[in-house]
Amino acid sequence: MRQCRMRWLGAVGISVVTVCLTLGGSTAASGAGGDCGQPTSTGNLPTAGDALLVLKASVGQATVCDDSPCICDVDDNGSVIVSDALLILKKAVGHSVVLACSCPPPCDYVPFAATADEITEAFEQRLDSSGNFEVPPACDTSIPLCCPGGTPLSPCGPLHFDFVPKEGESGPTLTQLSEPDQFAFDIPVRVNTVSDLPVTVPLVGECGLRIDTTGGDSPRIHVQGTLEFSTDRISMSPLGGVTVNGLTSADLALTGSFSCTLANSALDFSLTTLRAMIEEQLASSGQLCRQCDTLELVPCGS
Ligand SMILES: [Ca+2]
Repeated sequence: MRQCRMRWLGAVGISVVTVCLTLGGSTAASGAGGDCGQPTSTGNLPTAGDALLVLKASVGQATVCDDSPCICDVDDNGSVIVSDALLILKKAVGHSVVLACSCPPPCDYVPFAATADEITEAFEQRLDSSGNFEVPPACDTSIPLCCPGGTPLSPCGPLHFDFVPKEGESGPTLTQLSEPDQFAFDIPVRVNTVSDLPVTVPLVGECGLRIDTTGGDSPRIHVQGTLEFSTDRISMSPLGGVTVNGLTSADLALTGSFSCTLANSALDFSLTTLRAMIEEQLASSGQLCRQCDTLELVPCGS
């Protein structure tokens, strides 16, 4: 290596660099690097292997510099040329040179476009991959739900949500409010029980509760509320103030014995319970951001 350094210091030119690199051997790590002047290595300093790679890039060979030219352009003059390789080699052998890449900061999050579909996406994230959520047992209420015989039932249901409009139906809407970053959303959704929810009706006994929003006047209920995007659109505020509108007793049915089908008072109670449950399930508490690499919605800062 000493011989290499002496020869390199004594001359400038691609042939000398090549000789040095050959003598010094490549110490490039197999994995991708990423720091300035380190397209292949990951240590504190560039290696001769980094210089060799940049040299190859400078003469037109395909290298990782094609994907990340900024880490190979170590004098920030806009092109990857032989002098970049020389600078990297100089740094690699211990000379006091400054490598000055001008790489954009790593991307953490992609801005939102502020569309209604993004709100729908946030709601879908509150459900499982099939668009369902298990109904939590409520045993301590006057009409217990998912608690047959006093025993909590889990899983229960589930409730299925279908956000996709059918032909001729309106889609979700997002309307800008008086403040430029504030919006009101209206997300129509079909909801149904995949299997009946056990409901314990006083004086009647164990019944089933079936939900199908296509049964009422309107086939869909509306999930509504307001939200705010950050001015740079990087974060979406928590979907906290969610209200469910349009869920009526016509969307519910009690199943089981003949007595069950007559227990209308239980329907009204269930309606209130279900509305609150859906609102709670769809609401989110933290700010949401969209990850650069996966494009998924995640809590900001994660
Ligand atoms: Ca350069």
